[in-house]
Amino acid sequence: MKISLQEAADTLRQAQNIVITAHINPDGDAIGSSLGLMHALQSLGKTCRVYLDDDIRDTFRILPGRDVIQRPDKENPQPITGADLLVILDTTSDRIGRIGKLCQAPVLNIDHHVTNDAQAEKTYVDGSRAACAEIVHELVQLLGVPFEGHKDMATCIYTGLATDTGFFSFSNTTAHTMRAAADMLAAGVVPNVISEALEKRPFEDVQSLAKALGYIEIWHEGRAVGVFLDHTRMAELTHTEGLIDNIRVIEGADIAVVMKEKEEKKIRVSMRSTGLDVAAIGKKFGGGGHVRAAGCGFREIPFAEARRRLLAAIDAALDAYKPAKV
Ligand SMILES: [Mn+2]
Repeated sequence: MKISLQEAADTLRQAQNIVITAHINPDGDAIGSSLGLMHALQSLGKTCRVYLDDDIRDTFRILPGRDVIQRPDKENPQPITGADLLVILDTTSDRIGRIGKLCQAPVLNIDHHVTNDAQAEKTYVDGSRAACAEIVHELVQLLGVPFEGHKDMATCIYTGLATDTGFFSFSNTTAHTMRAAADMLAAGVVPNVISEALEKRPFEDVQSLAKALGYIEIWHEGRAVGVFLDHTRMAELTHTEGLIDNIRVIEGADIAVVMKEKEEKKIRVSMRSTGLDVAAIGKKFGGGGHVRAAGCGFREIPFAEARRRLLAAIDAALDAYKPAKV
């Protein structure tokens, strides 16, 4: 059931022993929102625990409170007892791993995804907010917690805002997002400390990315670029995340493609475009997504054949596509 933000704040105020969780494969917004809200609630004298049922990337160790995040044991998960409220942030209850089963408290769900179907007892969704942390920023004010003097909380909220907006560059960034970020800076957050820490990567990852980029191809008169990694190439690489972002920037390219065969005949395709409908291409092969960002998969066919089919669909789409003149 949908509730107002004021009702969400009242629900938090009435609870005394609160468990916070967020989605698996946690990103900066999931972790930042969880820890930001934890700091706010602890400053109000509440008992508050954060559980995430997944690994947390090392880069997030800069977040104050990171060390108190708990994960249920893999083999022998213990029930999470004593809570009078379970807060689910940045997702719905179906993407929190085993936390929903282990913690039987009433649920308060706070999210910024329009696709949230409000199945939880109490759900607050605002799809106009760029990050869940942007909602936490509003919630903290309703709870009467000042930003000033709460730099740890502000650092966590800022990280959520920054990571979900590509450091305030994506189309979801609004004046409201910027004002929330400004409040965090006023509370003492140093933005470059966060961005520099988050962009750090192991040497091996950059080396692997460089090797993968060495396989780049360009075709269709420069309108398509791609990296094709069959399982022998994949075996040489330790890290291929973010590859698509490195090639989608190429001038004149209407489409960028990354094709990965992690295991033999298990192939994942990512596509980005500047306007060409890549969701329609993905859909042909059982995938989908957004107009400018989509994906699909191929199973039980050789890499070369999957590549041939995909490229035929891309070539046909490019032939039919007239990019709008800017
Ligand atoms: Mn988010």
